[in-house]
Amino acid sequence: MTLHHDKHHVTYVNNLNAALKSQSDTSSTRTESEQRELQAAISFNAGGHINHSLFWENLAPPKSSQTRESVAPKLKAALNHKWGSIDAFKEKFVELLLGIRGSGWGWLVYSGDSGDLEIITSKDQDIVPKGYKPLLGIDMWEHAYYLQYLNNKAGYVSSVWEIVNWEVVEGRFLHRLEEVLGSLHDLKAML
Ligand code: MN3
Repeated sequence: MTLHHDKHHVTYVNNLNAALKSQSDTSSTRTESEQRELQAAISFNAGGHINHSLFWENLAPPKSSQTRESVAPKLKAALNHKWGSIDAFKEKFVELLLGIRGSGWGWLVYSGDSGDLEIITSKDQDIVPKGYKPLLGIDMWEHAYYLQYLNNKAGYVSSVWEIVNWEVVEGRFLHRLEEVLGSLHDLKAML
């Protein structure tokens, strides 16, 4: 996770800054395809930064008090209501995580449309679509697990529960992230 944070996440931030700098450089002229490429780089790296920021925040050191599901009573009740039990929710979540082809993310989200919890995945560094509030995000890029788990994707996914910060996830569920996310989408639209 240290390498993931210090090398991989940093790369998104550096690449985003470089792309934004290049975009703001009005002295250079770009062809249409160069402009499209620059826009794609901005979107990809901004997504990478947003997704990883959400990810680090919803993790905590193993065995710390935040990793106890009991610190998320409201969310726990909602998960039980939706999936029958926390274990059944985890099973479904893991199934979707392991079904991701290539690189992407798994998310427990609150859908504004259905007014219900849902599990969704996003490709590459796409952020969750508008109308969805991410509660818990798990990085399913190979760089998230290859050092510790090699090709054992399932091992990574089953261990990740030991470091989920349920306190943060509960906080997001209780709407604290709503404004932040609204502004993230606005921000990304402006880039
Ligand atoms: Mn990553």
